[in-house]
Amino acid sequence: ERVEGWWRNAVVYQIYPRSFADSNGDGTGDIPGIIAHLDHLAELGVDVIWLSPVYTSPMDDNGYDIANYQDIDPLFGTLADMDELLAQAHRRGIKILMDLVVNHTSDEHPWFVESRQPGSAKRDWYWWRPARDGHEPGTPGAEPTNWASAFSGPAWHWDEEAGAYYLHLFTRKQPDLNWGNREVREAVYAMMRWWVARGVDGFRMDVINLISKPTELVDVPLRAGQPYGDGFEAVGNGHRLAEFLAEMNEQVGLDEHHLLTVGEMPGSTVELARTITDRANHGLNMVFTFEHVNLDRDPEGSKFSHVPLDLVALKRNLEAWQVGLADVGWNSLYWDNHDQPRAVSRFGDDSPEHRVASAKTLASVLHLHRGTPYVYQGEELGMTNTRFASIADYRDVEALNYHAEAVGLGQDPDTVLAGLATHSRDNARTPMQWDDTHQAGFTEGIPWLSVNPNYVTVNARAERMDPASVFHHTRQLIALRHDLAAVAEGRFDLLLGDDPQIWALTRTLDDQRVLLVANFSSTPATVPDGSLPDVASARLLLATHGDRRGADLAPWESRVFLLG
Ligand code: TEU
Repeated sequence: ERVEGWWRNAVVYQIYPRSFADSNGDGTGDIPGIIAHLDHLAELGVDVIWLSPVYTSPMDDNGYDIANYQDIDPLFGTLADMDELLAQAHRRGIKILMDLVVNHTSDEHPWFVESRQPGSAKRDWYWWRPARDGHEPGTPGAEPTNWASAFSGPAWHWDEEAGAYYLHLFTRKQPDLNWGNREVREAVYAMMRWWVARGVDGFRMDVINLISKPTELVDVPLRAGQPYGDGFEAVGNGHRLAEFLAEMNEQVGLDEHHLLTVGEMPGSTVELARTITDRANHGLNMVFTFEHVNLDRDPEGSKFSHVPLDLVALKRNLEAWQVGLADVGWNSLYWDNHDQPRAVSRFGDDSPEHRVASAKTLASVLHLHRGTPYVYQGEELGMTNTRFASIADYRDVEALNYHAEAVGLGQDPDTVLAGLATHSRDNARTPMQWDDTHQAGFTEGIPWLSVNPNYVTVNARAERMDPASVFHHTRQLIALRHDLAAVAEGRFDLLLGDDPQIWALTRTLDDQRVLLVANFSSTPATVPDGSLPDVASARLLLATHGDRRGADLAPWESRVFLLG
């Protein structure tokens, strides 16, 4: 059933369960809610669902803090619901990936509870360290290293009961596991085998490039005025990463069972991605790069400091990954996920005038690259960033911690809120907009995070009925990947690479050649004379503005041709 490399022409749809569909009126999405909406995904034509975490969790980071890997949180349902979801998805020919969060556990996981006891047999399962020499434990500066947590403050927490500091690269409730310990690795592999036996089709691996940490933990350089520095830099992409992944592959049978594996790898270079995704190394099928989603952030500032996007840099970055993984390895392709603002608001134009065309053109550009595309829930509708009036509307621990820290340091609260408005993760987490009824059809109750008021016009029911919608455009792109080998496998060539408005490319396989030309801007553009292949006798496959073949492109107009 699962054949070698089956994911090479597949499209993955990410579900963030808490925000997808609520079946019981408690305001939080759940597994029965997903089952009730599987036909939406079947109509869209996706091959795979990536399910963000549904395991037992105190929900400090919305389930990315796991207290039991082998059960479902009651908020989302039961193991029986999960089995039903697997069965119902499989019946529709849709596979399911679990989110594997094993760089860290919850501090409420029994492993950590046990590890915390001085003298425990599991002491070495986490990163326990004494205070810095000559410092009083628990005071600022006494941390074993000067690393920051990704969610503000230091990456170390003094634990009275344990009489030591523990490492947490994310929140205090997400202690990092010690992958250098063989028992840790074996416990993780056993858990993965249990899910494979239950019928899952693969894993999306959370921050998997952080698992190989150096044994010698050393300080990182600090930016002026900052007490803590980048911990990812100190521990990311460590020297045993490929070894651990090959061991996991072998012990779980990842390749053997033809499972889809995708590693989230912040800070990964294309060279590292090539090593990890080279089939000969038995690592992962593909990784998520962060390079393209960092281009509109100030590298010297916080992740909430916005800089205007340089389109040429974006095109060239994707090109570098296309070229770098052309012969060895494989790409994943994404604009959106639960950690990123909405792409149509960020890279497109979410004004009423341009929202639909820009969402379609963003989709066309992404889906015409080579690799496995990931569609994040609501992206197929052109869902936009939301607008919150105050910090009280936010729910994400990252946003709340950042706001408290920045305002505490005396930054202007309006500037802090403006940063959250463009880059907060809650933008992606507002409830899925199913229809124009109460709470967008997401819940009968009060949603855990407010519905975006534009649900009245932007919703799944309206778009399924409208052949000119973003939904049907995305559906056609997915079908193109299934039907045209050149779209799945063809060689990638960027055209007009330095043009600041036009995104053009070809995909070539034997005599099949596909051309995409897109105006990636809100102003008209003109294709320079003779710069693109002639389309007079080409077949138009998909377009935002009908069958137009001249040099003039309307704002956000895009055209996909099969060249004659
Ligand atoms: O994200 C890891 C990660 O490095 C970023 O996406 C991070 O969330 C963001 O840049 C913070 O600014 C993964 C998950 O996708 C995320 O939801 C979790 O919060 C995080 O790991 C911890 O498990």
